[in-house]
Amino acid sequence: MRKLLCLYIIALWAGAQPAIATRQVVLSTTVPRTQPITCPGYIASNVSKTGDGFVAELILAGPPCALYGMDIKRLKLDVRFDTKNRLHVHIKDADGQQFQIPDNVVSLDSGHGVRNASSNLRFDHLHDDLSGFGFRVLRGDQVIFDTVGHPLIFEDQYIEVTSNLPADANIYGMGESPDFLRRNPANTIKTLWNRGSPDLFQQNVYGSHSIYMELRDSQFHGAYLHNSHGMDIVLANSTIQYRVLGGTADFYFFGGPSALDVIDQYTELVGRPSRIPYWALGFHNCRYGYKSVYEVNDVIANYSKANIPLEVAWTDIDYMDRTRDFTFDPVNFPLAEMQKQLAYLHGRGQKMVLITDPAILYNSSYEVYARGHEQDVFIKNPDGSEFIGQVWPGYTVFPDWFALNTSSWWSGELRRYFDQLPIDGMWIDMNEAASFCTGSCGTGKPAGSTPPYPWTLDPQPPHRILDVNNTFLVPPYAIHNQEVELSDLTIETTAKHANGVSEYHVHNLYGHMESKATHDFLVNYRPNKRPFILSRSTFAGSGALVSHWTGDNSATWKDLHISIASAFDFGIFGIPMVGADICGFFGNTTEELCARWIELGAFYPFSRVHSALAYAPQEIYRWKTVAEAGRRALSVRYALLPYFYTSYQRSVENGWPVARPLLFEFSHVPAVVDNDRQLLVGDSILVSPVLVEGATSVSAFFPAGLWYDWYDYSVIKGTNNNVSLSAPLEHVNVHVRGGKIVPTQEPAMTTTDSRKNDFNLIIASDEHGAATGELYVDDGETFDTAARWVQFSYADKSLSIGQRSGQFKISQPLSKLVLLGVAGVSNVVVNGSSVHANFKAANGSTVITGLNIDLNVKSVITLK
Ligand code: MIG
Repeated sequence: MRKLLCLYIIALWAGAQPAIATRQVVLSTTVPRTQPITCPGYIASNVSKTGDGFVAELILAGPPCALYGMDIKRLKLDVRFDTKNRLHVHIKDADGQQFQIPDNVVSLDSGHGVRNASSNLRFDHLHDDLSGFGFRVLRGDQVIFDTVGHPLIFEDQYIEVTSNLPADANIYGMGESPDFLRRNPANTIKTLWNRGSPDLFQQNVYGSHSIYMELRDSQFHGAYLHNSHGMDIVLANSTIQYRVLGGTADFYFFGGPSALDVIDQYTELVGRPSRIPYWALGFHNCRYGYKSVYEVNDVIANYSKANIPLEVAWTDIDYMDRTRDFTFDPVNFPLAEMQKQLAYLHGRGQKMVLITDPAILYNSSYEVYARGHEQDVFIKNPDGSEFIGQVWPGYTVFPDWFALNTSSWWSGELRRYFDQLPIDGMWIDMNEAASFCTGSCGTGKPAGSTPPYPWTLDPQPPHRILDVNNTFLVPPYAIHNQEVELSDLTIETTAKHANGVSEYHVHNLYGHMESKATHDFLVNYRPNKRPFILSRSTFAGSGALVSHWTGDNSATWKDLHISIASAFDFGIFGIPMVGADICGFFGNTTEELCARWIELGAFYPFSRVHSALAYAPQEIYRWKTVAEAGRRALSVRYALLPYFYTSYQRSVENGWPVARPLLFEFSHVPAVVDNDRQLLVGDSILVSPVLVEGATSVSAFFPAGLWYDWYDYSVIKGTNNNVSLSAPLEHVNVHVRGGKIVPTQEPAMTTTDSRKNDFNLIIASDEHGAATGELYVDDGETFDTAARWVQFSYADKSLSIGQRSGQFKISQPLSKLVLLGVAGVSNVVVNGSSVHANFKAANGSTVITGLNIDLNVKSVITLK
């Protein structure tokens, strides 16, 4: 096949007239095509250099193939070397008619533009007689993206770009979709169409993230397609193929070469993760189905009775008056009692978060609706009337985030609500946006009519009669959305936004735009306080606004396992503050599953137990073993809070995820390419949870090096092998990586109290008796806080404390050193003077207590 390709470097074919042939290709992907491709591809011409790239024209090379729309005859190719490691390749229609994501919806970094020669990436245009224009992106001599041999198809409702992959490629990312970490390169379809559905394996769910990373020869690179349309990304036949329902082919390539580099480069483009309040790292309890504020009061009390640290008490839609936003059930959740609960929590250093849905009850006596209607903020039917779906409160309208007044109206409603009950954070759900009926099902219902409460779904015909000629309702190419139609259980794709754009183009942006409006409100309402927002639906760049939980999972062992990969996925997506519903959302959990789940969930960046209405309650104090497992695992988490916070700050500054697969740190170890059964917190803490029912041991992989048991300091000499670890029900295996220094504090019942305790350092020496680490500290809540980065390095029995930057005053001393793998220490000299300390030998390690070292200055601590 390759031999048939006749390639010309673009410089050579400026004047050349290569013969153009169309070709017939039957792609034997996993998806049968209705017809073979007979598309002609494009010819590039009029190439001109710019300061940091070049532009060219692409002209359709033959008769249109009209595969799934109308071929666009004239395209523009725009290539720019944005930064040393980021290349932007944008192929768009010359007339600029295709929809593109507005800059103020997802604001991308524009880079600074570098000269071709100083980029680590290269771009080649090539041409082959059969398929026309193709391009290659190279890093050094390695081709990392390669469309040559695959005709570019660019139609109004269908764009197809195909790139060659090595056989059995290692591909990560693309979602949101519950799946194993390593995507099956022979048979994967990731569909990007936000969908408010349960977490079904490999299906499309709440968010859209097209970024993928590939590992090849121990190095990573990445690609991101900036496009809000529905799409399939297909891995099959040693190719990755994008099939997109519109817009433009707006690609960004990232040179890596480490996994963390790719995520750094990606989040530099779409936005760094937002800063979060320190308390968000505490443990959260939630349940759908609390009957009253009094029941929640009991839950709060039960946690403290059980000695389990509860940081945040959450209440679901149960608190609302007939599930209407911004109201309180006068009988079961009266505002006055909610206020008391909030005051009680705040008095104890705890927090409250409540849920809000975007769907607004369609009823003019509901003031939230009336004000919004007055200000014209809701999405419209094509005839200009309000689009009316159906969600919890009954027939509902949906805020149109593109309308002029929507954010001020939303802010106004939130302000009224917060003025009554100043909760600590917001949970925004159902923002795909989810609707329970198909289409504008409330249109034509008598004004103000509401289905009876609690209502049952209007019986829906399984397939309504569609206007098949409407290509927004039924686009010629059907992406693999797991609903029957694009518009099922969401706002109809024909609905109109105030800027004239149909929902078809912007569906995937709904949750992101709600996130932005909500974030804007909170930053305004509480200037200088970092907002905490948990959003179900997300898009590229949402990490700058919100945190995420992985939605409606089930209380199964498989979901326990998959939750790890989902957390890793969101690390790639630039939303590092992520976690799954601990113990499972749907289904009755079991004592054993729940115990294992809290043991893992205590190490999710976002750690919250949550369960669904009508299933057995699962607050973790309910069973003896679960409570004990929770106490133990959470005490490790709380001890590690300074470390979690430091890791999170790395996300904020560099995009580096908190929850990492071994692969991100050990990319040269082939055995870890698909390891999604263990989890690294940052780069130093390895968690090896039990994911199998009935197991009392776990087979855990240990990369070469030293790994110290968290609890008893015993050491494992990793040799890139599996080690069987004992794992009785209430125990989770945690290891500290040799060569790392981990800051901790004694755990308390709240993050606030934990923060008051002295600092400790776990110094895990490597084979050479050396280790390094860092600590980031600030006030944990404001934007303009002073900060401090402290650096630690240990070698030859000497610990240096260095000050990298910042003026924040750390008021707690460093009082304890845990020297892993170092025995026989009995003397401490701090900056030249011998100091009094206590020494305890343990399993080849030494614990030194009673120190009083100032972390705000440089020091050298010598151990003898
Ligand atoms: O249709 O508010 O994912 O966490 O408990 C379900 C009720 C609506 C879905 C969320 C879930 C929440 C539930 N919500």
